[in-house]
Amino acid sequence: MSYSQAKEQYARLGVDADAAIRKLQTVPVALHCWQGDDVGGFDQKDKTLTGGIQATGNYPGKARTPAELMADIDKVISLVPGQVKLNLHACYAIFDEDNGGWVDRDKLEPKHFKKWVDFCRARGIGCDFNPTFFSHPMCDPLTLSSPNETTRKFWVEHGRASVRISQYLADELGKPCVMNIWTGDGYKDLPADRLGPRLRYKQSFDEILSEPFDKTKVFPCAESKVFGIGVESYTVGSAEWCLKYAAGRDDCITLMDNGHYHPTEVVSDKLASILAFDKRMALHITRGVRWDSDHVVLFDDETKEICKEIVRMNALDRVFLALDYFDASINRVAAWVTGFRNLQKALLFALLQPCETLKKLQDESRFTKLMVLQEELKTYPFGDVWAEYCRVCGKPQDGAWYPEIERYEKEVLSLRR
Ligand code: RNT
Ligand code: ZN
Repeated sequence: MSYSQAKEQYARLGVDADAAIRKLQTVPVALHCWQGDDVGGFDQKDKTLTGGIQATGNYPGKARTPAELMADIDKVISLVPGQVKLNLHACYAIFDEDNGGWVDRDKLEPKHFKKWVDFCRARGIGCDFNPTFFSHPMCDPLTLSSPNETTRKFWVEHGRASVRISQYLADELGKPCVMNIWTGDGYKDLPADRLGPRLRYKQSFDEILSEPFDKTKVFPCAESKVFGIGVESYTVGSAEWCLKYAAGRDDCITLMDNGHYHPTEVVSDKLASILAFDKRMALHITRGVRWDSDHVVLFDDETKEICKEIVRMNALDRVFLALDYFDASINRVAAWVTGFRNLQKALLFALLQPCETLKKLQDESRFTKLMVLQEELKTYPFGDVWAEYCRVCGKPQDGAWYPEIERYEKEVLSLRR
């Protein structure tokens, strides 16, 4: 079927496919730099991941330097439709002779991210930021909730430095910067005091956010989690902690990562509860397989449901979208491209739903017809609209981008030894 026929079929349901395509082109999605090197970063010699997260696999070709990571990100950008922005972690600071060389995380400055700013500016894209509270000798193993004041202060200073860097990214690039705070703080076994760490966590967040920033440009977030590997019994930044913290301030928003809940809970069902109260929220889109395993995002039911919820609430400009996964067992560039394209597919699929009709059926309690129509929509000619979207964006079609990955692997990635 051609695009014009597909368009007609959607139009019969009152859905404007051209408008869906135009809309999606305006929606920024943050591309996580950390898929390129298994969350290694450039600021520590020992790249062992801590904080309860794990990248498994040792597929050859991971980026070892800023130049390699940038080249890989460029390859991704060339193969995905839609509006990309970059998502950096503080551990991706670039130290060189021009900026005085290595400093520890509490002393990071905007200048350590100038090369990233140049990279983003040259590509006309924005940049989000994350302080890095893991994979560092000052994790005792707690960071912002540590009872050791030296440790806690070190990490607060890292957070404050990150606010300044986020402001710099927003100012330089003229686009909002979402600054996400996640820590792996918690305990493997039953704690004797659950309140102390959570009170110190609160104090630390307050101290970080007392650093001045422009609330219309920098959007700090609190990302919650249920548990991590080695941190099974107690997580300081629990769902309730993060919701309550964000609720208590006008300058901190809730970030939900769909790998961070019990397996039968779904983030798609949580979004409306947040947006019923808050102007904005943020998402980390990932795929947990049995745990928060951070597999590549697929065009699967939950990803579609999350996107449908956002579209139905007309909230594409209220929800900051970011990818967050790291698979080291397959070609990393392909992993990036697959996840990004799948999120684009899910968003486009959502934009092609006859939302008003479906809502009306629900409100009129016509549940049989609601189910039948929702099922039939699954086999509508979505692929033709997707193909048109790729064409309009000037990006390769399904079937056309993977050969380019194979070429890149042969000519570039396989030479990294
Ligand atoms: C970990 C969190 C966190 C990290 C990144 C690297 O479970 O999801 O967002 O994945 O900050
Ligand atoms: Zn996350």
